[in-house]
Amino acid sequence: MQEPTLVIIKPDGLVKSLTGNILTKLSDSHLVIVAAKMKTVSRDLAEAHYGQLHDKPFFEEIVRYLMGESHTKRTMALVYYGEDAIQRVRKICGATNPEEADPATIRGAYGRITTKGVYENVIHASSNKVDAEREIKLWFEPDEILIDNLYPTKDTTKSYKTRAWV
Ligand code: IDP
Ligand code: MG
Repeated sequence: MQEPTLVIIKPDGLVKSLTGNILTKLSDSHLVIVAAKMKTVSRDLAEAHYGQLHDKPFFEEIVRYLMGESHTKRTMALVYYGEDAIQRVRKICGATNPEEADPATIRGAYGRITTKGVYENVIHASSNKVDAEREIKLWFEPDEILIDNLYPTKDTTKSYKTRAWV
């Protein structure tokens, strides 16, 4: 089944200049990139993104990790789309714990566990269809994704001050 999945190159992946290596490994999937952008993660976004892990002892650490408190305040967010995209991307990423991840996977090759015990595993990938939809809607607006009607939309008028090129 054709489906989207959210990928985030986390701040440690960016600060280690791993973007090219990570995207190359993901290219093996032959999935299509339908959205991509650089983003600084606010506390609100980080807490919403990891909302399901709210009760975990490492929640505050992973919120700060995604915000880039110890690396750089940059992340790269992408939506990959295609057949069985969620599982195929997860397989290329490897296990959550970088020490347990196959060394041929992204997390196995580039991840580490900090002295505080945080799994700095350089990449996020959605783990199921429900999470993918929730996460994509947190990170992207409908018009930033090159697929029409990926999820239902509504027309809305926004009135806020924004910047334009001079
Ligand atoms: P996932 O990223 O493989 O889907 P989740 O359970 O959703 O794993 O956890 C989100 C993130 O929280 C992980 O990618 C990792 O950075 C961190 N994390 C997960 N479990 C642990 C843990 O037991 N100790 C420290 N950090 C963890
Ligand atoms: Mg997860």
